[in-house]
Amino acid sequence: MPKAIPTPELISRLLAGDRLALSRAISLVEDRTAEGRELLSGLFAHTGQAHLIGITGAPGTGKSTLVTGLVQSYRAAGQRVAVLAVDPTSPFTGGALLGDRVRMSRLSGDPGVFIRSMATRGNLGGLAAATADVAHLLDAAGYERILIETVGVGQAEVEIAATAHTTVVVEAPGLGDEVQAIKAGVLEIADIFVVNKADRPGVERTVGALELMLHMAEGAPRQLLHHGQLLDVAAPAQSQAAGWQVRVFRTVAASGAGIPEVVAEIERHAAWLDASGERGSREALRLTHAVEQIVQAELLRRLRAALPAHRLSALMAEVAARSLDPYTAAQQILSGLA
Ligand SMILES: Nc1nc2c(ncn2[C@@H]2O[C@H](COP(=O)(O)OP(=O)(O)O)[C@@H](O)[C@H]2O)c(=O)[nH]1
Ligand SMILES: [Mg+2]
Repeated sequence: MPKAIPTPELISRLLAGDRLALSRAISLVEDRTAEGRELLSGLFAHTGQAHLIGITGAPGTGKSTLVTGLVQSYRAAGQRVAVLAVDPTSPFTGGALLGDRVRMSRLSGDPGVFIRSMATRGNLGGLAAATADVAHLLDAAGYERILIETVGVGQAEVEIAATAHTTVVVEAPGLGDEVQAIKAGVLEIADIFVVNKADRPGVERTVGALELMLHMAEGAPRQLLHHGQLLDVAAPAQSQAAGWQVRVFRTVAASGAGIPEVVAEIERHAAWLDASGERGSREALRLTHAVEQIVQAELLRRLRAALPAHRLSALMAEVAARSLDPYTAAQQILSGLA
């Protein structure tokens, strides 16, 4: 482990654009250290500038290739871009064919690009919180566009993508299932659909199926994932969510075809979020979720500290034997927390 840098110094170096300081800060935050929490507290006032773009979809649809193309587009427009890969099979983490890795290492030589993969150890709920925190660091470090790639295979991954301002759902023809979105439940979270591998047969069928689904869902407001279980905040005005028309785009990410149109749509969505007031609603929801996660983690930590494992299992044995009811058991656990 490198020599510890005092938190105030790390903060000023990160704000000045020092990549090493940023990497160090990300590790501290990923490891859930007390220093990482101090960093986040100190940097929070410097966040809120970046636009977060979630890229989700089944494995092999071409998300990483698409991300590479999006990064190149944003760089050509002079913007600073960060990539967070929450995908153990991502080429960013080494799971790719050589050609992909060569293309991406070219990107990582650019000082205006920062690429990082999230460690996927631990549970997915924790990963979602860590991803949001790391995005805050990248935001504070001045990256204007943050692309978050997740594999849309489970609810947790989908939720990570949905915490972004703009969520892009990637499909590809010929993956066995006509439209993966139905299965993963991602229709509700998509702001933009991309059918990649448009050079492959069956692309029109996939586009057609998506457009039909969107047509049938027309008028129904986008489902904002609401995690407000602990903190009872007013639900964002759903009427504001209406007014954005989800459209389907075709790309050949491997050649770059269709990428400029996707970038233009992401930017159009960003402008719509501002104009409609929807950005404020999504931010409020995101931050509520963040506070909840912190409270939950702290409660769990206190619980474990207050109640040794053997006492907990003794209590549970009583419940299993029906000599103690679950409500009284819960009260006994909670009374040790205060
Ligand atoms: N034919 C074709 N292949 C593509 C296209 N985009 C990506 N691929 C290939 O599809 C494979 C999976 O791509 P990748 O970006 O790793 O997908 P991910 O798992 O969704 O991130 C790789 O071999 C890519 O080179 C495309 O538009 N057309
Ligand atoms: Mg990938």
